[in-house]
Amino acid sequence: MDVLQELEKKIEETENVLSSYLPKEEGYQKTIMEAMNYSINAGGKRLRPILMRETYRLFGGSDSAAIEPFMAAIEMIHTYSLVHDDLPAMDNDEYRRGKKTTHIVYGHAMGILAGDALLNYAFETALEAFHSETDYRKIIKALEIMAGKAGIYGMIGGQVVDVESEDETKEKPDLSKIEFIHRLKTSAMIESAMMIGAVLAGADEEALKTVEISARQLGLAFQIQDDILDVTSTMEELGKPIHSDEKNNKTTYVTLVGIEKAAVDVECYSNEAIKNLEKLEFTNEFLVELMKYMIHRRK
Ligand code: GRG
Repeated sequence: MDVLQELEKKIEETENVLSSYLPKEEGYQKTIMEAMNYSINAGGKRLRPILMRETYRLFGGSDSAAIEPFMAAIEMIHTYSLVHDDLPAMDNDEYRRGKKTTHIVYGHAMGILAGDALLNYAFETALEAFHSETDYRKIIKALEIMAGKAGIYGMIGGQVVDVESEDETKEKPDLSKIEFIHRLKTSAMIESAMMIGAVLAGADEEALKTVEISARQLGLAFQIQDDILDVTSTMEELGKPIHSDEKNNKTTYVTLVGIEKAAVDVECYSNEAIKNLEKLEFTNEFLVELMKYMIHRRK
């Protein structure tokens, strides 16, 4: 299988789904819709919605009217987190996905509001799944996962510890704290994507746990690779500034264990993630290839 070619096709399909759920740019408040659409349309690999749909397929799901609103919703939450992460009060970045960041184009206030609006609109969008044929109890469970994994016990919680770790007046984080940050900040959204796909397709509790563990390991590998790319890649390749961790005087997995060990750990986590996925009674060859691609990506 040519995974890159397949991925391109799936990115295009996902972008069509996303476009169909984006708000119309109209009314006195139309600047907010423009800023939301700008940040979503700036590109990105669309990995979370693709992981969601592929996990849905893995468990035999076939109701587009249920999965597609959730695919759009998870990309909206992911994009809001990037928009807020780039703000002057956080990473203060000018470029993301190869384009000017939302607050640079629309101003700081609109940057904050566009992030807020994307988070809220994600739930407005996901609620559209109730118009599908899928059992409403599965949709409620999917909403619970989406809310929880993005919140204080998930992505926001991880970002809080990450922000505090950069505080020079506080103790530097050790490996266990760094792993906690990775699990919440990065893995939680990947867990969310894959678990929502599984739940909507009717996976049982045991299979759901296996998916969660696999997604967690994938997220850990993905984040360590992100830290490695920050040191080894280029701005052109990455679409955002490199050496941002160094600029922010940040302790990362790479600064703690060194680049060689970090690369070995990426392999270990990704092998574990794939091994866990293969414990399930179904298979999806593309999903396994996608996991491998995510870990060996250059951007
Ligand atoms: C502001 C609540 C809040 C959270 C921010 C997502 C995040 C938390 C910060 C962004 C920086 C970062 C390194 C996050 C870890 C997850 C990660 C590697 C995000 C980038 O995801 P990709 O590579 O991005 O999938 P694209 O642009 O391809 O969608």
